[in-house]
Amino acid sequence: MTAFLDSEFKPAKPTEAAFHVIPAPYEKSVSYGTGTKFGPKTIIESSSQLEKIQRGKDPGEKGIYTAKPAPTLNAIEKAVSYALKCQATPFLLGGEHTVTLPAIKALKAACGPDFGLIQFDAHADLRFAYEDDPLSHASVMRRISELGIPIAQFGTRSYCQEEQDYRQDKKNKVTFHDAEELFRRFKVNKKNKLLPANFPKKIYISFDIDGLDSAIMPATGTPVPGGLLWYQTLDLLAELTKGRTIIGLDLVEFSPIKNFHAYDFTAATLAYELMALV
Ligand SMILES: [Mn+2]
Repeated sequence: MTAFLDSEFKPAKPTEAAFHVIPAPYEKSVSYGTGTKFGPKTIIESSSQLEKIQRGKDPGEKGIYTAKPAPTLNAIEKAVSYALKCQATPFLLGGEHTVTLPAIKALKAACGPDFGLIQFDAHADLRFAYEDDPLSHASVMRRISELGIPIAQFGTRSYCQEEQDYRQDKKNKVTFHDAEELFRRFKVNKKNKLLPANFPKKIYISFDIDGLDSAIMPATGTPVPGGLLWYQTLDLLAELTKGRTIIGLDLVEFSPIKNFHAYDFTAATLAYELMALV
């Protein structure tokens, strides 16, 4: 494995980098298709095909360090802690969605609990447990919510009653905009805000790649139709990050399909677009 975007920029030293890209090839509880453990390597390899972004400041110029792969939840928590110690923005490449939990634990330990999580996902991931596993990818947002972190979900379209009940209970501090609502009805204006007024200014973005429509991104374990398209995604990200500070990022659940480079490159491009928001 090479380093993220080393075709364009010399990899930065960890203490001088603005970003720590952390490969997290963790795959334990995938329910349908497998292969997310190959996601980080494929995204990093595909990043060599990226070109500099010709608008604003190129995130690569700020320095990217690519860490050694962190294959366990413990290793991920350590790698994120180290990134924060270096005053860099951690950017996890999953792996299954469970990898977000150790990242949030490290952030909470380093920065306190005053931040919110913005989740792009087809699924709510709010089950108390999935197949008796409380650390499953389908329970990751429940564990994070239990840590007291407010969550805002975008593009969700597949969830069970237990998850719907949980997120409708105001005390759990989960906001959601399902894909269908975003497509058919939602218009951002003064009255319609994407985030509640009291949502924290500091945010972590967790992007499950199955939030994208399965037509543009079938390379994931549990693809669901009716998801977000490319420019809708970029517009939403731009709107959501306006006036806020990003303290960490992840892109998870990418499961490459052999010889379909379009999906590899879509994932790598999305990774770089996320970095450009910081
Ligand atoms: Mn997910």
